Amino acid sequence: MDTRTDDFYPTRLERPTPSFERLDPVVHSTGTDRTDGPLSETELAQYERDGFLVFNRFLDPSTVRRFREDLRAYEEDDSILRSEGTITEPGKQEIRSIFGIHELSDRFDQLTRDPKILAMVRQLLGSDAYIHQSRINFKPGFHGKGFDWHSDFETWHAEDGMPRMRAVSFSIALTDNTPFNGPLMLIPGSHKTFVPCVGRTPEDNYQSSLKKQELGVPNEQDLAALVDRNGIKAPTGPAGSLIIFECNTLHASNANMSPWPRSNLFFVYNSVENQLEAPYCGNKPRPDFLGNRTNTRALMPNDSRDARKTG
Ligand code: 6CS
Ligand code: FE
Repeated sequence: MDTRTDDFYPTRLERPTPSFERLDPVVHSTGTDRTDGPLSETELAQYERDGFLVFNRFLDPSTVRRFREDLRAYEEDDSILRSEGTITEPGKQEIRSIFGIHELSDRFDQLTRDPKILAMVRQLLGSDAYIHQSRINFKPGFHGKGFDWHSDFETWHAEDGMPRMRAVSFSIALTDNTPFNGPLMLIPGSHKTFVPCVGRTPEDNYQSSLKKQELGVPNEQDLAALVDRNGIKAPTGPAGSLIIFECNTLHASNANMSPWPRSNLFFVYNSVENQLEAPYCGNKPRPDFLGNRTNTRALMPNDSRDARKTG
């Protein structure tokens, strides 16, 4: 398959291809878009260097408790359990992920437009933004399987047609993230390198990849080289903690061998100037709950009521 002229990040190729330096800035904002926001210049520089930031007390415990009550309700709700956006653990009944969570729940929808979150998004993306994808990864105790090493951007470029690296994930811990229940692992600095992956993408790949990802996993040599250079970080923290990570930062997580669930909420913000094209792998677009193409208007901050204190 010939590479498209607008494909700056060819991947899912027939043979191993060398990694190369990303072509996009990490922090896209300049001027007052960069300086007038909650992230300090030190934090912006750290995000530029590492590809992620960690804040341990972003949501207050009472707010997190309300979100967690919603999760319990979803686990009992047959219509949600049957929906296409709900993924169960391989060979199990336990929920692995629920996609499109901000369209299921007003509480989650409100949080996507929290003024502080949107102000940080503007500093990082340098523009207005919309939700490309939202999900909760439940990672239940004992049965929550891991997620193999990958760059989200590599998948969103190949399978959703995301043209450039101008998207960011906000991951909020809804349960404590400990060293024992499969916390998110990230390779600092890996966001600066694009690692093309081998393998043609089958149609409807998402129907298996969301349970266990086979394609878009960098080879061990490339992974080892990046880890040798920068190590691995596994931020832990109480429920309510926030990890902001750049769309191309390599991340993974281990299976949960503890009794304690590791349930994290993910909001993915994409710049309104980076709207999805046709998927670069050549397949038909994935469903909207994975790569949103229909509701791409710029998100406006909530009114003065602070979404993080939703009643
Ligand atoms: O395919 C996707 O969009 C999903 N897959 C992974 C492993 N991370 C990003 C996203 O949730
Ligand atoms: Fe991911």
